[in-house]
Amino acid sequence: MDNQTRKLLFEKAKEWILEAGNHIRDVIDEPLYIDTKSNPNDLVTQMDRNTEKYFAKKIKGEYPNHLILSEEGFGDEVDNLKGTIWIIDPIDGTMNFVHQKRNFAISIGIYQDGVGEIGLIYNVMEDVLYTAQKGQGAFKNNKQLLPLDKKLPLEESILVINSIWACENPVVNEKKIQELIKKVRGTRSIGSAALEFAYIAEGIVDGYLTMKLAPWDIAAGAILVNEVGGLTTNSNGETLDLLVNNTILSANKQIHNKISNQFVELK
Ligand code: 2AM
Ligand code: CA
Repeated sequence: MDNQTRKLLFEKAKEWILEAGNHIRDVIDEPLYIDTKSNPNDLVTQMDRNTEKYFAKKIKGEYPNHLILSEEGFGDEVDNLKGTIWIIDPIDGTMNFVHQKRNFAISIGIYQDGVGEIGLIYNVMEDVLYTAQKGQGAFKNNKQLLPLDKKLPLEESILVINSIWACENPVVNEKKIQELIKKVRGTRSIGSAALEFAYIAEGIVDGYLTMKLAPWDIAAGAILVNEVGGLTTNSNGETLDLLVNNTILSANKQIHNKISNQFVELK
């Protein structure tokens, strides 16, 4: 994608994400209609659906050739990454949205033939917008984020991890993960994957381990982390596949290397 095309697309996406977020803030105290999806803790509300519908209408109106890969079913059937694809989570962290009315985000990643071009993550209630364009760095409310180049020992790092990793589980050797949890300075669980990636990019947490994230949970965040020199792979250290769910390790490169070599032992 050339710089001018990317810039124009970025400006549109930014306008729409801010507008959608402003609307959510306006109606945040209205009653929610809550359904469950894959399990009783997998929540969806009318706000998730309405926000996704809003993006689908805007995108299809302005860019009829672009495709949408999104969570709530108003996008396209996408089975390959050819063309321009908007990968959207209208509300990432729906459980936080329902229980806390904060700590959720709108996440948009725009990919061209599988290459991440634009990432936007909007922390709606804090009115903080994280953005990235390929090759141009990452920003928090227009302020450039610093490269993740500090040499940080694991003992002084904060790890974002879901508690499920430390429980008996089918994917990793949980004893190794327990060792990792004991070794790091502290752990956090924010509950919105998009914000967890944004915090890695911002450098306020240092490593992120999580299971089975969908493409829309990952798409924008991986671009942001990449733009500050961090690395996002699956737990085997392999390139992400944005057409399926991925188990994620995202971190600055040094921390990524230590965690993947010493602690993430697959079963
Ligand atoms: P969601 O709120 O859009 O569902 C919670 O730790 C993070 O994991 C959130 O980003 C949440 O996204 C995501 N998540 C929750 N359930 C999931 C599922 N069944 N598949 C993929 N991602 C999920
Ligand atoms: Ca969602």
